[in-house]
Amino acid sequence: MKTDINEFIRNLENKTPGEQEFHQAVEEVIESVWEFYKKNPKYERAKILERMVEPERVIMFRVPWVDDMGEVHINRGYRVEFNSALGPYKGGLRFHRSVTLSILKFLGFEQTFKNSLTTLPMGGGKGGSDFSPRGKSDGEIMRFCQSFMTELYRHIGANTDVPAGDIGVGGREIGYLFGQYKRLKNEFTGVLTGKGLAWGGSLIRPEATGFGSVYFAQHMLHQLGKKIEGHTFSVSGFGNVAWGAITKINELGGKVVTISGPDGYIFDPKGIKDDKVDYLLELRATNNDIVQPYADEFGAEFIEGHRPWEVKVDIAMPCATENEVGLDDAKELVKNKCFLLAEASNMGCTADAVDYLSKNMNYAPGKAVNAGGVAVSGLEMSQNSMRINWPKEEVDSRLKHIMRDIHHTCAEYGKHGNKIDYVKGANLGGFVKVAEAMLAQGIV
Ligand code: 2IT
Repeated sequence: MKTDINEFIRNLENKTPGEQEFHQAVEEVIESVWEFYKKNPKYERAKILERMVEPERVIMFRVPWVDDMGEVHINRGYRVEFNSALGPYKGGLRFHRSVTLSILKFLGFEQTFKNSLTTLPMGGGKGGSDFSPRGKSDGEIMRFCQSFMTELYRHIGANTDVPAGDIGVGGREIGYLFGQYKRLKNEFTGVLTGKGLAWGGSLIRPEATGFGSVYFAQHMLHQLGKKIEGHTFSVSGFGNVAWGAITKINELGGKVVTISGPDGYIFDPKGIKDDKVDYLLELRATNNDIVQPYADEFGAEFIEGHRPWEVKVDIAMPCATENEVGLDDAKELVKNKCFLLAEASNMGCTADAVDYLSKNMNYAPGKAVNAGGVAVSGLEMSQNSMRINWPKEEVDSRLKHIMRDIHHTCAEYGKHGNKIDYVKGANLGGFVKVAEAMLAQGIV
């Protein structure tokens, strides 16, 4: 089996040289589904896996814009339309200096399985730019967004491809992108999600990724006869996902003692709660991408240049970016008796860390844990189609049900004795639905 998998990955590497993150994401899925794939020759005959790793379409374009001093800048824009077997392409836009085609391909590939797990009719896609909003003025961000959409608008649509936010793309950016789309198309449609409440957005969308991740962790804990209450958490990042997760953990009686940024991490043993949680939004709004000011504001400890995984906690929730937990971090967590890691970021752990964590604690991958974000995007699409707005309770209740269903799917496909292999469960559970739809739709 390993030789076959290796050959598949070698072929992929030859075809897509240098796309390391993409290869990492594919390898994890292939390992989970290979046995099932081989047992069902109908998939192999239709070359389902070979088709799944080839995006249906990749759009790359020049994004020129002018800064406040009159200087011209050129960034690169992307949209990877990965798989539309289950619905319109759906997935976020990431604006960050680290964005490459490989990163967006890994995210678009993962998104396909994540969206399948949500039970909603959404295909997978991802896009973005190597533009970083960090340190830019509002006017610069608006001009960049307008230039980006001036090319992207011809490739997307409410029934074709529906982008949303991701790192570096929040309510402000979605607003500028939506305004330019509407102006170019002369059409007010649900072409983006994460919109403002007054113009088609959904309640709970900003909170959804974080809330959903904690609901998923609740189900994992339930399996172990435990609760959120009374447990100590480490969280990384200090953006939208971290904020939502921390809010919900506090509400359920847990205590969060860390957040982090590119500059280091904060250790606050008294707990990040009350006005400290609101402060996260202020910190984010400064656009500086550093977490250190929290330490000055609240007298907590700032550990420069380190990650929060060295702190002794019961539960870890990475909420920042890919590969933010390496093998050494994983070993440190296990050594410190951390017993559960729920990945709220996308591919938050390196492959060797996933391997180690799966064997030594309860680990669940991002595509299951963080699917609540895109799920509420799907609910935003439904509300836009019906031209209605659901109350908060309705959206939250649907989100809870979806997270319960995703956990159920993981348990069904990842059953391993009396334990759950969440990696296999999420990958295989997500795969089967996409594969069946692809089979039904012929060789396209
Ligand atoms: O990674 C993700 O699932 C997102 N950034 C959200 C995508 C969406 O379409 O809401």
